[in-house]
Amino acid sequence: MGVPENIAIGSHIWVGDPELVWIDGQVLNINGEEAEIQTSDGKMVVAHLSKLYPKDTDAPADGVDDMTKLAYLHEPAVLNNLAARYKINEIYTYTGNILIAINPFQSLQHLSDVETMKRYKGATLGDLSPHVFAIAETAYRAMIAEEKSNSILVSGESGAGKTESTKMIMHYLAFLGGHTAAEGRTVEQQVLESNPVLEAFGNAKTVRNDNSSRFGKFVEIQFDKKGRISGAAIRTYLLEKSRVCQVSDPERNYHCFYLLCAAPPEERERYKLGDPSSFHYLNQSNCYELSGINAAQEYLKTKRAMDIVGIGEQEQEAIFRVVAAILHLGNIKFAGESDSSVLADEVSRFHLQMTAELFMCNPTALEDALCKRMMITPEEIIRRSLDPLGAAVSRDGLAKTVYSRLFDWLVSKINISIGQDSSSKFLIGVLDIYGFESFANNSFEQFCINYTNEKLQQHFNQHVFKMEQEGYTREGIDWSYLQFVDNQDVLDLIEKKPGGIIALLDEACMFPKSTYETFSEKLYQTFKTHKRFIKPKLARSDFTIVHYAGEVQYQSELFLDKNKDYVVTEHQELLSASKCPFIAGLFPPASEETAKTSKFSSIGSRFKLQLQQLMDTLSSTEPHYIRCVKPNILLQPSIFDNMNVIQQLRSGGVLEAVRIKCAGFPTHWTFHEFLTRFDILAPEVLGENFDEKESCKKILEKIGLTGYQVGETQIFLRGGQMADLDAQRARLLSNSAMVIQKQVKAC
Ligand code: AOV
Ligand code: MG
Repeated sequence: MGVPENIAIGSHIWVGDPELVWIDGQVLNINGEEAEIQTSDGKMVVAHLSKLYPKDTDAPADGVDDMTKLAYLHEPAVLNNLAARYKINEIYTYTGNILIAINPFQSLQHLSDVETMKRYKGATLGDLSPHVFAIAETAYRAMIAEEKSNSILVSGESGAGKTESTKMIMHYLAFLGGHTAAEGRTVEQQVLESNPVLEAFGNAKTVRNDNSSRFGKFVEIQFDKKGRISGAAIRTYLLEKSRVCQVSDPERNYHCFYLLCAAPPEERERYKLGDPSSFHYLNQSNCYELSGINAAQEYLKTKRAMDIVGIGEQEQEAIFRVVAAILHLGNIKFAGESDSSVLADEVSRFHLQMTAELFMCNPTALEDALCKRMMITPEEIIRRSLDPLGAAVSRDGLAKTVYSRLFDWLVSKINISIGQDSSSKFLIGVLDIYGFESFANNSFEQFCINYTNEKLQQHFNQHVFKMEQEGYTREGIDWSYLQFVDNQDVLDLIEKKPGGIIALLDEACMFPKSTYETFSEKLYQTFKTHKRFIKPKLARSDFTIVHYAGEVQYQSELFLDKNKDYVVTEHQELLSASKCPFIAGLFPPASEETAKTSKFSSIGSRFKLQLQQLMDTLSSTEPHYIRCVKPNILLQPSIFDNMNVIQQLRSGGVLEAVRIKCAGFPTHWTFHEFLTRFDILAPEVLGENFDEKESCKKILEKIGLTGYQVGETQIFLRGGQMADLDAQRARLLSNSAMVIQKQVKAC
């Protein structure tokens, strides 16, 4: 994107900075390929010409509401524009049709109230300042006008504001498609109230977000012919199960556990619940409270939301009984020898009793299910004792299974109670999915999350590319040389069948002798020359994938375990025999067919299938993109940390969209805008009184640029041409300034 030829002494430029990423400055001197620059914070730096980017000195101080209006569409300009807008609480900015939303970390009431919704109703995109409502409005109008389903895809890293944006979209759609006259629970109320229910059970505090969604979600809102909401379907993806029994400081377990511990006294007494700190599944971390949140009130709010989405009183009682049972289950400790395990103490006995009581199952059967395993050999069935560690693993496995089944039950109950409108031909899908993750340790969860992001990125690239093409076609200009860069090679690496990573993982899971080491070895051999796969130096089992958003090094240790989805037979039998119909219903007897055929069920393969279905759904819709950005890791208002933001723009595909634009014609100017800025290059042209389009052509001819295109209403410039024009303009301006100076002196 750099255009060194245009940079001369006196040019205003952007240059890399170790802290600010980009800083503006002026070129003082050029020696060969090196420029000497004075930066705006008073430093002198030397940089290679190819590393400099021209700065638009005419850019408005408060930024522009659409990046495509920037004279230079490059990384420093994009970053500077977002920073300038964030400073004045303008958190939304377009890049063409894509909305960038920067988390304000403060309540900006005027941005989300009903008055604002009213203003956006009926407005065309671009008429009002950028907003999530404008995107929802566009999707809704397009759905009605074109009788086509639309989707809104919200992405961004943890804490960037995806869930909050999604909720605003749902509020807006409920506002547009609501049943004002209807009484009682309306479909849209149920859709909205599904959020607090799912958040109570699927969200938790993490280091990145106090209310982090630990599952992906696609909400399909169905509309009738009159454009009113007539049904909805919620699909969820991959709830993080490990959190139920493993929490690290200062994170928390799922909200519902703390809410229940703050329930009214009679309920707490019924479930024998005390302070959260008395439960092993909660006290592995020292964080029990969330700032600004009253757990007792949240508990009541959650129950009210459950009422609205149609979860009855008895079901609520059973749900919270299961939650309480899991807490007691976690407090059961085991002791004993390597070949046997027993309950560690009387306290454990109490918790075992409580767990059995709440699960409504037999306590001895529970103890056996935790401490023993059946081994079926051709000759006989042996009951083998687990060692204390094995029993603890079995306990945690039970907790995770019960919790994830409970979560799935909630989702399916909400879906049944909201109801599907099978006659609906129009829908708007809203996707709130986890963003790209790269930590010090990356396991199977990160692998699946990043795989999801690769899939969405491909969809995004294709979409942006298509939009660009359509824009050019509308203007009647040639786009044949636009190049499309795909990430299909990473997707093949992950999902190709046979031979991709998921397929190899499944194979490893089916061979009893496989270990994570043999699995990794197989990866190293298979992908030795794959350019998206790296065996890190010194690594014995780690592997690195070169994702579109950067390299991620994965630790394969737990990949095999985490990919196996099975419920221990003993646990299945124990709970399907529960006297509580709700709990027994969570564990329906396995159908004979599945019991016979499936050796193991692969989470990776199932997830791949789910993703494929999601992509199929998305491809049948007209997509709209919202890219959320987290401006700082302190979760504080008014701090715009360039380094943080740029890394998200790079990995979130915003700069990818910019790159695609730059590959074509990054700068689009209306004839009028163009003349206002560049008439100085050929003042005689205007004197000839041509129309605007002709004048623009004359100017461009005179300058001798090639490769640009003149559309129906706009001039399309190739990358760097803007800088050429500006450089000429700057020369003329400084010459005329010198002439004026000389004249002044002469006087
Ligand atoms: P996420 O969904 O993107 O993270 P959230 O939507 O939960 O992020 O936002 C995180 C927090 O930022 C919220 O709890 C709010 O405090 C604040 N916030 C976000 N958007 C707004 C807004 N528009 N106005 C005011 N505050 C906002 V994760 O679920 O962790 O990926 O997995
Ligand atoms: Mg979220």
